[in-house]
Amino acid sequence: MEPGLIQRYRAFLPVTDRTPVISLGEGSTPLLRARALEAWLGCRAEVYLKVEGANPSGSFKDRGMTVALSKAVEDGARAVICASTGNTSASAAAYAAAAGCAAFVLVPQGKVALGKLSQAVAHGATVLEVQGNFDDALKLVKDVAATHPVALVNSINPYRIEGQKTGAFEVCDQLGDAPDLLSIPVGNAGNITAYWRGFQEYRAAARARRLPRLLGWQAEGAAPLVLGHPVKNPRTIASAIRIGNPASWQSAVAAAGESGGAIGAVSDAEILEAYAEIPRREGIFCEPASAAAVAGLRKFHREEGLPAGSRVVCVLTGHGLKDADRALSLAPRPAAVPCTLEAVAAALRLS
Ligand code: AN7
Repeated sequence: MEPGLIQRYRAFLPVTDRTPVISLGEGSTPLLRARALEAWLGCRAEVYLKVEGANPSGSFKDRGMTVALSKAVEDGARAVICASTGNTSASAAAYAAAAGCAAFVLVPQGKVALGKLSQAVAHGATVLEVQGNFDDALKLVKDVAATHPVALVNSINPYRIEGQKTGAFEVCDQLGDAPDLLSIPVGNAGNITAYWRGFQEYRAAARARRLPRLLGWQAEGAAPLVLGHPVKNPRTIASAIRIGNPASWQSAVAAAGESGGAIGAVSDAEILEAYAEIPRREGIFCEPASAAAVAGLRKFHREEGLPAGSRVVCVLTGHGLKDADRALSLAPRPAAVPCTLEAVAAALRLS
């Protein structure tokens, strides 16, 4: 069995011999060279995809959740709670099930991709649909955790960021050094914060020689970090990053700035274009929020130009099956055919 993240990166994580390890075999996700996307982008950089949809619950959240649940159990928690646009709840529900803890999940009503909701339900979480957005739900779970014996496992829980920084470790291990550039979607802003910490710690430990520039991407209708103020009614088809007041605001802005990068915005149209190209060209299916990393890189290359030979990593944060409805709604319905060879051959234009 592949060891989980706590086993692989124990020296970098806040665990001791007394910490029970709650793992589902997360991490060790593929880093793939994306030559067909390089052609689409029209660049002469090397572009790589970090396929975080390959984690046990289908998103990068598992990296943080293995540490968060392990520490929660160590501290005696019997129940965990989170607000979520979907993936955090799927991951929390899975790791809580593995830990034998109860999971309480608050999601914005009607705004969570079905696959994610199905995971939370299947793992036995108690799910509440809040009549508000993610930011409202986050405020509520903070209040619950402050007044009741329930451990909060959103990324304001520092163990989440600690676990998620292992994404940066893996990228360095897989490339032999940090890349020149890392492109990543930004919602609640925990992941970009975690990657920056990971790259810094790896360089300090002489496991990497340099630091990448970080490019974070929000959706135009949900871009508080670009606008410089919270967005009251965030809108985007990328429901995972439909967040108007990110918890890790300061640390995300600092990460982008210190790295010499930036946080920018891409339109839903740009996101959907990348969302269509990635699976067709590379055989990797990610969700719309993840496609923002590639859409953003395309915009960056158009405006500033990626240097030839530079190495760029796009973090594809979640699996495309999370939001299967979205893919189906963008494609024509499959044609129905009678059960005959002639009909099938004709429909496939083979005859
Ligand atoms: C696929 O699940 O916030 O900037 O509640 O699901 O670290 O928040 C999800 C976020 C990117 C943004 N890609 O990461 C949640 C939640 C996908 C995501 C993000 C999310 P952060």
